[in-house]
Amino acid sequence: APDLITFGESMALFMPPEHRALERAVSLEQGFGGAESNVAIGAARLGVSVGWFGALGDDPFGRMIVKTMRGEGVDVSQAKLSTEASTGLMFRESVAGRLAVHYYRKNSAASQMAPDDLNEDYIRGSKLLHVTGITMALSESCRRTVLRAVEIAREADVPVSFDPNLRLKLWSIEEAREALLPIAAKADYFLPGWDELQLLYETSDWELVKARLNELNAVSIVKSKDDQTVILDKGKTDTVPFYPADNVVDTVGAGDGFCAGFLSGIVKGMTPVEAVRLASVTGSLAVQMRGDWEALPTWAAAAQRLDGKAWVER
Ligand code: KDG
Repeated sequence: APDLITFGESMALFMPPEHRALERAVSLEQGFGGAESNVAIGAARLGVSVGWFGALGDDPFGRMIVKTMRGEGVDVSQAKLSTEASTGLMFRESVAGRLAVHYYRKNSAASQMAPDDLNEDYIRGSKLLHVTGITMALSESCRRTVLRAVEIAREADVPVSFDPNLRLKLWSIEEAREALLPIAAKADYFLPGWDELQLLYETSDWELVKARLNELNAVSIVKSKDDQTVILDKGKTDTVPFYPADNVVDTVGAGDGFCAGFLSGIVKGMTPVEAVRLASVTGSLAVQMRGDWEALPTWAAAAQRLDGKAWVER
């Protein structure tokens, strides 16, 4: 099995040319996204052995997603193309600076994932399992699938990483809290954003949130707390500033790019603080190109930035 394993829903993504609203668009750019596949592609580019699985429709979009991921070097041997349901779709527009995502994913192939679909040996043979809250929001059977995957990993001493990835278009905050907090309690690495923590714990008081996080077993990596990342590791607190992004064009995917860098660092044997430094670079690059994952760097490109070496243009 690959060292890093993740699973979830990936969807075809359609975006009008910049400054056009979907209502008035005459053409759409096609790509794909999905929090977990974004992470997998990012990790593969950094040279990590990584597998992604999930159910897609046996349709042009499902095939595009699987083929692209395979081309990126992600192991997709456990991904399934289903003839019973379709690949989910999402449309994204930015109108007067306001981002809007429109999902067409109800009853998608991915939403029908069930615990029996899991290849237990594949999970047991890995070194790190990464799950996100989006999968839990898709359906009752998806929620059970995440729980089961986490259980399999824990029984086999495979560390679990968890990004809550709160999507309030998919469920209410009450439902999210009930599903997500128990997974945070089981995780070894917990990667929430500060905005998400305030919603999950119903407080903006950092000291209170910190106390809740310190009750967890996990190393908590709090993203976007005053333009820095806070690392809480067994009562010890560290901060790493954000790596600057000079040319922000599409902020979606920043968290996944960050996560890809962090998890790759951990798999490569870095400490959480070192892994967060790498994550700051990958997260900052994710936002500088259209699409969720297209701008994610190779290991050489990330290392060049981490080392502060000058870029040779020509
Ligand atoms: O993190 C980016 C994701 O939100 C995007 O790729 C789509 O997975 C997605 C979702 O469900 O929102």
